[in-house]
Amino acid sequence: MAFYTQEEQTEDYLFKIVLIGDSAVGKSNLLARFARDEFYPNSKSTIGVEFQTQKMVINGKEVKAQIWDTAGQERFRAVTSAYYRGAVGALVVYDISRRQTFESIGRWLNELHTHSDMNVVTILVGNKSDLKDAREVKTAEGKALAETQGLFFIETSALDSSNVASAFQMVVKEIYNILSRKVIQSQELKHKETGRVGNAKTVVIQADGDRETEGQNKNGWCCSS
Ligand SMILES: Nc1nc2c(ncn2[C@@H]2O[C@H](COP(=O)(O)OP(=O)(O)OP(=O)(O)O)[C@@H](O)[C@H]2O)c(=O)[nH]1
Ligand SMILES: [Mg+2]
Repeated sequence: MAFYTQEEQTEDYLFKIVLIGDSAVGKSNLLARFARDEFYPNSKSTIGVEFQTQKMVINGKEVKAQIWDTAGQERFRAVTSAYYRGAVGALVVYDISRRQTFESIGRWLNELHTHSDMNVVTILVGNKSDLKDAREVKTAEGKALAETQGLFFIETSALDSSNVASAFQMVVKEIYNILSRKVIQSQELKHKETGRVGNAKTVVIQADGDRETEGQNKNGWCCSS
């Protein structure tokens, strides 16, 4: 997917974001709540891969988040490398009422970093914050883990909607900020190389891992002109 500077007037920002975490932590319901404002009290395990594209406005610009969802359980999962390819953001989800799902986070981060770049914008999400009486993981524990791993952190409830939009927005906003800095840096570099100021050539940034694109790096972040 291509990203253009103002000269093109056809900005088209599309970010691939993956949802990961143990089975039944609420990944599919977080996506259903965010994309369609729906909640399924008795949802079944996801089989294979699903994705939804959601338009969002960041710094006054329209961007699209393509959010991918798969099963937490190995036997229902699609080919792992294809799932992660080209991802620039990740929500790593656990269930605050099941400590086991929190203890799996290290494994999910390992998998994420094996199949994508270390620079993927990642947020640790403690879901089901509505289950106050059943809480097994304290907010402070989630925060501490996020800090040591260099992740954003938020607690959400797909059931009562709290913080669901914020979780996705935090990731998309950070990706957008990184991308904006890269575009500016590329323009500055071009100006230096050509000695031109103003009337810059279009800068295109690729962030689509689903197509092999010339000049694309492992993470799908790439610049060309
Ligand atoms: N109380 C509460 N229940 C939730 C919440 N989010 C999801 N659930 C319930 O938790 C169960 C599992 O939710 P899913 O969204 O299917 O979980 P998943 O992570 O997609 O599971 P897999 O597809 O198997 O990996 C369902 O019964 C949901 O209704 C939440 O925020 N609060
Ligand atoms: Mg699911």
